[in-house]
Amino acid sequence: MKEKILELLKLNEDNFVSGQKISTNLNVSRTAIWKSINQLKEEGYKIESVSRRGYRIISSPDVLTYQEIKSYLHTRFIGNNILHFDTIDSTNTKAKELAALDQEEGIVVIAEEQTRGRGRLGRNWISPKGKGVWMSIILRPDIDPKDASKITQIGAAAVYKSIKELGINTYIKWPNDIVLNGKKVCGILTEMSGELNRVNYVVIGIGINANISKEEFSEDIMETATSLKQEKENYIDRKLLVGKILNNFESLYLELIEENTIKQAIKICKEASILIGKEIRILSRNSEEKGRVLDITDEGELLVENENGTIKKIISGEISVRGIDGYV
Ligand code: BTX
Repeated sequence: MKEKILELLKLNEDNFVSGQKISTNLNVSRTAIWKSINQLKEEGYKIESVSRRGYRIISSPDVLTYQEIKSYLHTRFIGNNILHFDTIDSTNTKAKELAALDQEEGIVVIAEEQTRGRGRLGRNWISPKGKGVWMSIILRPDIDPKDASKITQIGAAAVYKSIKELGINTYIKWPNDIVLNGKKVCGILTEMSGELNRVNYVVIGIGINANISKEEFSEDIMETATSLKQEKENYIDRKLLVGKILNNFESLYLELIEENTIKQAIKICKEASILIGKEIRILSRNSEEKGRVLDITDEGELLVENENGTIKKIISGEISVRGIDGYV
């Protein structure tokens, strides 16, 4: 009910909509309308009510609900269903639970705050309330499980492109970070459930620091993490950013499921790569190796020449890449 009233008010932005009109259009009582309007006000919508003229929407809160994002979406299936939480442990955990219950491809789980946001290998991801984009998408690609990491490349390309469309130039740090002024502004966590030759589902989680101020990062990451606002001093429109990411993600993802290639995503990942041409350290569970990054392959692997001149391809898996002197 309240969603329908909101839609009607938004359709008539700048104008009053009479109680009578709402009542006839939606077939509800005046009291029910009044209750819904009050609920919307509690959620942060500013709505003017004037007797004999009706209701007029003045402003909407900065929340990432479907109602707020849908006007930016032009997707076929990604984001047709957005589940919004004020607070949650982790959107990836929630999306995995839903996927395990056979929920369909394209569902997006978004939270204003995560209390146990997750990074790779059990690391944590700081996700303060209303300050970032913390979201996960359920996917059911018919691909070989070993290709699931390609979805991280698609995600990175989509985020990079979307931030660029907001006028901010970032870099992609293979495989799963977006970097701004040498600091991490976004991380991506792709998780898969599958059998040897079949993917049940993939959940891609995207965390973007949009409007976080420096003090809100814990001390241990203050020097390596940043937000779009911190670097650009402009308040970031999170709704627009989410809309762009879902649009760009779907368009790049369709290439994977329709043609089984990720050429467009890789083109972006290469152009925006902060690693190509750099000396790096490759950290895996119990070893560290140095090398120079030559390229990113069509399959999304990092092509590295190590110190003795051997060239090898690295798949993202459980590897972390660092610059010789630090994060990049
Ligand atoms: P990662 O393992 O590459 O990075 C995690 C590391 O990044 C942490 O150990 C910490 O040093 C640093 N870090 C933690 N929080 C932040 C932050 N907000 N900004 C910058 N650096 C930080 C990256 O893993 C993958 C992160 C995915 C997050 C999304 S949010 C939506 C979804 N739900 C969920 O639980 N995770 C994903």
